[in-house]
Amino acid sequence: VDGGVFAAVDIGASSGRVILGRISTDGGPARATLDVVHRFPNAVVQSDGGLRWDFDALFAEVLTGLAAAGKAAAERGDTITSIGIDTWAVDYGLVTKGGELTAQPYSYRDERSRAAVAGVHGKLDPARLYGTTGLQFLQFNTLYQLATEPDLDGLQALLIPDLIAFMLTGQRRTEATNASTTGLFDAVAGEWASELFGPLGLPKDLFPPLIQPGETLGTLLPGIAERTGLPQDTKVVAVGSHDTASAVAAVPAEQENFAYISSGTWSLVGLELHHPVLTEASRAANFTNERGVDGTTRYLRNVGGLWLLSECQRTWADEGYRPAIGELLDAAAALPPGGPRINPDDPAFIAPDNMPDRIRAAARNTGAVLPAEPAAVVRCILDSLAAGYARTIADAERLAGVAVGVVHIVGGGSQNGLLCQLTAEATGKPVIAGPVEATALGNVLVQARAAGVATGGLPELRRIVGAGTSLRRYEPLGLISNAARN
Ligand code: ADP
Ligand code: LRH
Repeated sequence: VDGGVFAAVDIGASSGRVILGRISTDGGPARATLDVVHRFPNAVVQSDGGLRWDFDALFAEVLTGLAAAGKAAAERGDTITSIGIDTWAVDYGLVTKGGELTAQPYSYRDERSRAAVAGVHGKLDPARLYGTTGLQFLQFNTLYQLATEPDLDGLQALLIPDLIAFMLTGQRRTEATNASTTGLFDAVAGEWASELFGPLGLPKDLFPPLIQPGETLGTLLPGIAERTGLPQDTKVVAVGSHDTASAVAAVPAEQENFAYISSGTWSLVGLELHHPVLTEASRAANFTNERGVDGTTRYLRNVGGLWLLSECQRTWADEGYRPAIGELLDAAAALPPGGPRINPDDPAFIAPDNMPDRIRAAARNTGAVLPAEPAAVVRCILDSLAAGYARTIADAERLAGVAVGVVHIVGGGSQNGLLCQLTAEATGKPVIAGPVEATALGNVLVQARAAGVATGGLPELRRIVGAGTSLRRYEPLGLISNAARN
C-alpha cells in the first residue's frame, strides 16, 4: 500500500479491537481504510474486593490481535509500520521497579475513590486544583483513586494504555493527552503539575515522564515479537492514548467552529479550543480542559452515555429479554416526545447494578411516572441524553465565547439514529454522524503522520477521515416543541 499500514489497539469500557489501518492515495486525496482484525468484549469484574479490569485477559487479547494484524498485513505483502494504543482514561496499574504489575487495575466505577474526595480537597482546595489542572470534577479522577492506595513506596503508576505499551516495549512513559485526566497535569504548561504531588503525599516520580502523540516510544520486546510473530523492530508510537483524544482528532469537521459528541460508554460533549478556559464560571459548570492531539484543548463535559442503555440491556438480558438494539430503538422512536427525563449525570448511575430500576427511581424523584416497558425506559434515556447534550453545547459556547454551526457525533453511538435525531432537535443544529471507529482512525492517523504519510495539522487529518467515511446528516425538523428542549 502506498501510504503505509498501521495497527491500532483501541480498548473502550465495553469492547476492544485491534485494527489494521491503511492510508492510500490511488493518485487522489489520501483516504484511510480500517480492517477490524480482532474484536473482544470488555467489562468491569468484581474481584479481589473491588471492581477491576481483567488486565491480564485484555493484554492477552492485544497480543492475539497484534498477531492477527501481522498476518492480515502479510497476506497482502505489507509489513506493519507501527502500533498505537488508546484506551479509556483515568485508570492505572501499579508496577514495581522490576516491572511486576502488583494487582489487576481498579475500575473508575469502583466506589472506593468517592470517600477519598473530601480528604484530597482538605489538602488542596478544589478552586486551586481547577486553576492549575482545568480538570472537571469526577469522583474517580486519578488523584482521588491514588489517595486510596495504602502504600505507593517504590511503585510507579502507569495509565492503562501506558501499561500496555510498557508490556510491549519495556519503556515507561506517560502519554500527555491521558496524563491530562489525572488531576495532576498543568493545563497551561502541558507538563506534570509537580507542585501538587507534595501536598497530596504522592511520590514525585510516581508517573514516568511525558511522551507526546507522534513520538516513538520504542520497539517490541523479544518475547512479544515471538508471541505475535511481528518483527522485533516494529515500533510502538505514542498516539492520543486517551480514547477521547483520538476520537476528537478524527472528527470529520470541515470548518473551525464545530461541537462534537464522542458517543460510547460516555458521551464526551464539547469543543476544540486552542487555550484552556480556567474561569470560575467554567469550574462551576464542571467543564474540563483535557489535552488534545497537537496541544489543543478538549473543552468538554462528561455527560451520561450509552452505559445507561447497555446496563439496562444487561439487566433485561438477565431477565430473559434480549431484543436486538434496532428493535429497542424502533419501539422507543414510536413513542411521543415530551416523556419523563432524568439527569443522566447522576452519580447514582456510575456503579453497575439494576439500571431500569434506577432510571425509574430517578424519574419518580422528578414527580414523573415512567412505565416499566423497555421502550419507555430507552426513550427516557435518549431524551435525557439529548437534552444533556444541548445544555452542554450551549454552556460550552457561552463559556468559551464561541458559536458553533454543526454537531458531529462519532463513536458507537453515532449508529443510534434516534439519538442523533433527538440531538438535532434538542440543539437546533444539524448533526453529522460518523465515523463509528473515529477513535481507531485518530490513532492510525497520528501514527501515519509520524511516519511522514501526512505532514499537516488536524485539518489535514480530518480531511483524510472525511474522504474515507460516509457520514449521515440529521436536520433539526422541529418534531419536538421548544418547551421540551433543555
Ligand atoms: P466504548 O468505546 O465506550 O466501549 P463504543 O464507541 O464502542 O463504546 O460504543 C458502544 C455503544 O455503541 C454501545 O453501548 C451501543 O449503545 C452503541 N451501538 C453499537 N452498535 C450499535 C448499533 N448498531 N445501533 C445503535 N447503537 C449501537
Ligand atoms: C471514554 C473515557 C472518558 C473518560 C472515561 C473514564 O472512554 O475515556 O473520556 O472520562 O472514559
